[in-house]
Amino acid sequence: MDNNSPPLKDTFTYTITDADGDTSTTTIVIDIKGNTDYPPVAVNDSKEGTRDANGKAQKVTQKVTENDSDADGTIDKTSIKIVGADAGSNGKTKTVAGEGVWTVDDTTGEITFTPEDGYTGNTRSEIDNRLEEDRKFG
Ligand SMILES: [Ca+2]
Ligand SMILES: [Ca+2]
Repeated sequence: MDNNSPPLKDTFTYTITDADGDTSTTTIVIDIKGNTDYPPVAVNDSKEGTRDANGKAQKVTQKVTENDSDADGTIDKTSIKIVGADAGSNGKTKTVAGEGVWTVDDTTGEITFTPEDGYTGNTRSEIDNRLEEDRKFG
């Protein structure tokens, strides 16, 4: 959604005249500020996981919006969606065969990788996520 509009500035001159014909002229400047809405900026994240004593990879959670920003607003953490997510998950779950499942917390926006049982490797999945700003007007 694009909500940009440039600033407007206009100048009017008007004249007043009294009952006996004397006049005075002055100027009005109308200055309307522009409404610039910059999109949020998502920055890549990475995090190392751990293994238990049996070598099983443990669940890893990352606060993916901590290094993201929006120059003129705040990030709507509920808007985070995984690109290429499982059908029907509304962008909140992605299953990687042989590795595990990525999920988005709908409130905090954190993304968690849960290794499947028996998975002991490192995930090499690159999860692209999409986010939006929390729009506040007025
Ligand atoms: Ca913005
Ligand atoms: Ca990030």
